[in-house]
Amino acid sequence: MKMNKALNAKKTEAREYQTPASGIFFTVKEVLYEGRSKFQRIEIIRNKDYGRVLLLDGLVQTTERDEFYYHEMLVHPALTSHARPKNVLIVGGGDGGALREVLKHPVEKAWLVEIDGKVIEACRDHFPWLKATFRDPRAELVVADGNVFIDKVRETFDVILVDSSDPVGPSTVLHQEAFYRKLKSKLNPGGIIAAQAGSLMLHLDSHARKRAFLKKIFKRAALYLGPVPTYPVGMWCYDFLSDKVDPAKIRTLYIPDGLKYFNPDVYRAAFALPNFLAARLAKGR
Ligand code: AG3
Repeated sequence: MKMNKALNAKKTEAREYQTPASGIFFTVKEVLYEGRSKFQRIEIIRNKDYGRVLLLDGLVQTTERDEFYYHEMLVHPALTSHARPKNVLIVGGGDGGALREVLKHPVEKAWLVEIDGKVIEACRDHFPWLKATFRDPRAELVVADGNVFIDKVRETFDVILVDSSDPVGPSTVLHQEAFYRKLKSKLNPGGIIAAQAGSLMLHLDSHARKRAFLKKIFKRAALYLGPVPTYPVGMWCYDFLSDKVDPAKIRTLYIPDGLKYFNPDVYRAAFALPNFLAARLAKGR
């Protein structure tokens, strides 16, 4: 019988082309999940160094080894700056890592609004350490487009976290002015938004464009940084947005137990920006 090479080819490597000429690769010990949803191609593989790796449309979303760098830095600057976050919304983040970090705080409810139910299922099945997170009675999982959900939801939130994909491609809408205006309308007084904003090298245009409109919408619109070894160029940017809370002036941080990355010194240092980025933001688009 003739073998169909493409079908029987064993996957030996997963690569992300971060640019057409460079990127990152993982040798594959085992393919744990491979599927296609309405929205994207979903892969979870196992690699000797990084453990389980989730890729969406070939872009690395999270790895077992370094996910805490990203999830702690997305979640804790906002959550620890807020004196009493009760109701928290996460847009995206179907892998559950951000949700796990939110639930370390004494919140009453944490909403996770993920557009792709298959991502939640695949991660629930193959990231065993997240089972308890998804089962926490404070977690409210909604499979919906975050941009549509935010129009309809009656609740308002103390903290909103945007754990989207890159500012190019299907997630572009979650990096635009209209979306941030809507988020603001669902924020309680004193509320804070933190959003993943992209790479320190690849997405400079997006940072500059976003800064221009975020400054119009929020009294405070700061950018902060944190390393993520498996994301493009290893350094990642996040927006910190609020009408009340100024991260430069914050005195008390409400830090939960069990953090591996985040602490008060990391918090303060994260808001220091390198010259080229500060200059680009000042110049605008
Ligand atoms: N959130 C941001 C992933 C962006 C990675 N970009 C890339 N590899 N080009 C992912 C969800 C993690 N909870």
